Amino acid sequence: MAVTDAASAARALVEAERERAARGRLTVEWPGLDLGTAYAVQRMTIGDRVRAGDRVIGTKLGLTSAAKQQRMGISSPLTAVLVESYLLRVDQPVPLDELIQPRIEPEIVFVLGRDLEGPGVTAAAALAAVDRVYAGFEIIDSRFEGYDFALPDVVADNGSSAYVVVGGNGVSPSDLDLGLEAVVLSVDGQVVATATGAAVQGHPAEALALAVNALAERGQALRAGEIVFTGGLTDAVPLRHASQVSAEFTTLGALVVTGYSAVADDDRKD
Ligand code: OOG
Ligand code: MG
Repeated sequence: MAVTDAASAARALVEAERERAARGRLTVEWPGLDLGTAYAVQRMTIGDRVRAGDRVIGTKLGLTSAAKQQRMGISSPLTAVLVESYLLRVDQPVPLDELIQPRIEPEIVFVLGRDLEGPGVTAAAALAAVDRVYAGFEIIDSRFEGYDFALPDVVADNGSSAYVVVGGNGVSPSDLDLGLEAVVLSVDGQVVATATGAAVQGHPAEALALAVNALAERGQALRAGEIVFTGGLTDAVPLRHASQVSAEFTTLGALVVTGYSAVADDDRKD
């Protein structure tokens, strides 16, 4: 399918996701895909989902930590939209057969108690709008082969979003020091990475402020009740069948997720 404008870019991404067939960068086929147009493509694909009965439940930030920026070779954060169909229950195995090249990353998650609208929102003002903080996992699944993308590609692809998991016990933001909140990421009992909340923009509240100020540039705001994923604290790790990935946070508690595939790993397309 030739990609020549926002509508054909949106169709190409929806098809790649539906067919579980990763593709090359859109920006190679269509160098005219700039960042503003990429956000328009993102809105188009989300609009399709909402028309099909899905619901917007919040926002996620991407590429907010050095670990993520270095891995992806992109130094600017992005925002993407979270919809209800991304939500997995804490005890639900991740359905790998629906995905192309799943990876998982631990995140600090906010639920807002009040509306938050930029521009000019400070980290302190952002944090004051937070009702609860949760441990989270994001399962990403780029629709680009080998996660090879430029910033407009990944923005158009809704930040590689696939699934999110939110931990059970929410904490009031005044009951923890988010910059110092630590996470230990383990795969099948082996520690693979550690980080603290300071990894995302110096403090997760800075990441939230960044999100709301960036959204304001596009005429959008965050609403009370919305969920905000503040970005991978560590590099993401591949998620495989029967593999158990855990994120143990100091105060936010532990989250454990298992990958599930009905097809043997050797037969999968990844
Ligand atoms: C882009 C999505 C980034 C995060 O938390 O940094 C993201 C990607 O890594 O494919 O969700
Ligand atoms: Mg993420």
